[in-house]
Amino acid sequence: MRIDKQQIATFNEGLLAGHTKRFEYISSEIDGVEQIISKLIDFQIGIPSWALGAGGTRFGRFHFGGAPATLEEKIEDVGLLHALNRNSGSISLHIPWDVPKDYAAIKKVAADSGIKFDAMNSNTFQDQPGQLLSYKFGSLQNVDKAVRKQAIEHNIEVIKHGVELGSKALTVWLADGSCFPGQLSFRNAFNNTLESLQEIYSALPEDWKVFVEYKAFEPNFYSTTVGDWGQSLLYTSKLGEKAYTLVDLGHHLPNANIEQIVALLLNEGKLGGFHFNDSKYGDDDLTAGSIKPYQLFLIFNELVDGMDARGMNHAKDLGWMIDASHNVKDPLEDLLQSVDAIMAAYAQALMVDKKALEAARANSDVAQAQEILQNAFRTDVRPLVAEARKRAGGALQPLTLYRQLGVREQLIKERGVDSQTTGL
Ligand code: AOS
Ligand code: ZN
Ligand code: ZN
Ligand code: ZN
Repeated sequence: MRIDKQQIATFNEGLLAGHTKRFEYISSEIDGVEQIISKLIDFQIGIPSWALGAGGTRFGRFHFGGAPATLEEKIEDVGLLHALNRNSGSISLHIPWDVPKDYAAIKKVAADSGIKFDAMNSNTFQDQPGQLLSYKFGSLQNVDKAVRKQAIEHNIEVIKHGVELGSKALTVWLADGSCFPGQLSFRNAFNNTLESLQEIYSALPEDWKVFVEYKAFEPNFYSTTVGDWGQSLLYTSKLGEKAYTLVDLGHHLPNANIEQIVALLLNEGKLGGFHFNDSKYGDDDLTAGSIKPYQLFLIFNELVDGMDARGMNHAKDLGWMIDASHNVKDPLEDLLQSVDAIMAAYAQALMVDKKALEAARANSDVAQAQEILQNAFRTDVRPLVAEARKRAGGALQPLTLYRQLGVREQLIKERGVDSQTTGL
């Protein structure tokens, strides 16, 4: 299925009068609207290939029908999202779930929808059919050198697939750790992992980055070998300048101050990328902005501030990706909602009155500093985000149009009600 420009234009036409009124109002209220809009248009968020089908939990999975069964279909789904919002211009692949069989054909499908290849993900947290050695007790940390070697080789193979597709980064998330005290030596696990990562690092092409993703717990529940940002930063600092820490919002212990973590990683020049999602309890992988929208805004406030301080390009210098899972929502609807929430938080961060904030800080005027941030957060920026989408050729209301066009119904017709996706 395809969404063409005319369908979007016709849809926008019907909403134009109301939109224009709201957009004119916000334009009169805030400074630098044009600048904000051009930044919003440039901003692209990578869609995870594994979030296009129904997620589920260990208790069950409920299907939506029309799930993408092949890599081509996954890219087509991201193309649909991108056609609607013009901010979902890339896909993040997971190997071996997404092994490309014919690079040229895959690249053509992607180019046809304007989709690029974001960071490649390796998978050493599961055993695949026919795999020689098991990752039950870890991969890059494993006490058995042969297991480590197998995991290193897998990562190198993932880089090779990425090179063929034009990706520029590898994300390594490790389930490595231990479930019970005494099971492993923390120091040996760390040193083995570092040594393994060094071998992977030395296989990185010149213009590539490696992102080391940390996670507090799950599937191991006593220790995780890349368990927090400090541990990730240790690895990435030791590895070298192509290594960066990746922040997944759901991978912190409750109440962690993620915005402060982000600020310090940026300050060290070691923040590489993001996995956006939201969480109430743990690695819930819920829709971005659905539980703690103020936190999302505060994170973006630090991102904008820190990137500007270092002269970084917002759209290009970090890897912006979603990492989500949906148990009860249509995955494509959920992803539209996530992108929308991310764009709103970014827009709000762009409109923070920096000068006034600095002045308030210089005077230790706590109430005023808080007012400035809350003023941005409480502004309804939806007309700004909608205007940016419209100018980029997207829909004023992507989710409404998605439903009006009957996208899911159409996908079910094309792919069947029982189509299964590869992945989690
Ligand atoms: C796992 O919790 C991580 O968030 C990883 O990014 C992982 O590769 C992804 O969620 C797919 O399982
Ligand atoms: Zn993640
Ligand atoms: Zn996760
Ligand atoms: Zn997550």
